Amino acid sequence: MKLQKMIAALSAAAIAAACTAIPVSAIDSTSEAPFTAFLCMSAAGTWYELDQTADCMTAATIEEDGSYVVSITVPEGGGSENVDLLLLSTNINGYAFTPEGGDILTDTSVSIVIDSIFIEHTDGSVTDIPYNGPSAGAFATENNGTDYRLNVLNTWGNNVADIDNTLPAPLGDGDTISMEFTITGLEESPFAVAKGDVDKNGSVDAQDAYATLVESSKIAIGGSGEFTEEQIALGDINGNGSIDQMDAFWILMYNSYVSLGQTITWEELLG
Ligand SMILES: [Ca+2]
Ligand SMILES: [Ca+2]
Repeated sequence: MKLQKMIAALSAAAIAAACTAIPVSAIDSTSEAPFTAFLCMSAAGTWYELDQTADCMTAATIEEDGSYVVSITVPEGGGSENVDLLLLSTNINGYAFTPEGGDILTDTSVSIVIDSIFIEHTDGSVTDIPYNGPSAGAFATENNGTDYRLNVLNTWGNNVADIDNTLPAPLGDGDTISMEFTITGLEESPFAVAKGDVDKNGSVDAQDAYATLVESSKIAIGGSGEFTEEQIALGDINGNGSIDQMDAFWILMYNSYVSLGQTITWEELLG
């Protein structure tokens, strides 16, 4: 699967002249609105993903519950009768909507429902793509394990085929494929990501301490660091406004208590 993705990514790089890249950081995982959703597609050997092919794509900025549209307009030479992969990607960190200890996919308040998928052809006609989902495995997380994704056609990893791989009408050069979806449950976000959980995976553990130590080292040698504002807020345990070695130490201490089965709050630990 990784090899396929790599080949697809290389193909996408080959048509980079048609699609200017935007920084991946623009779609970093987040626990608070506005969120970003976009279509991810592989067709005719081209991999369409927001960070690589933004000029061809319309992402949705999600401020609240509601219905949104995302789309991809295929560039010249991008037309195809088949799609190999189609999914709705988001940067919504599911742990912000899941009770502590709950399952990020089944206990979450967030629901994403696909309303329609269609192609707008350059001649003005519209072809609806029949959608038979969602099947088991459709609602999933991105590779980071935290952000929600809805698989529509993804036989590589998730074994989901909720549309036919062969389109009802070819996706021609210049045609636009769109997905309308409705998202709910975003207003019920009482489950803030815990202090110290810098990778935002739902637990404060040694990995967070390690990531914080690496970040503090980068800063200590004069680098700019890679944490987002949200990660800095989560990782700045001693509250001095930046990530330093003491933050990593405190996260490791906290994890040590939890590992021993003891209940402790940050207030108690920091005294
Ligand atoms: Ca963590
Ligand atoms: Ca600090």
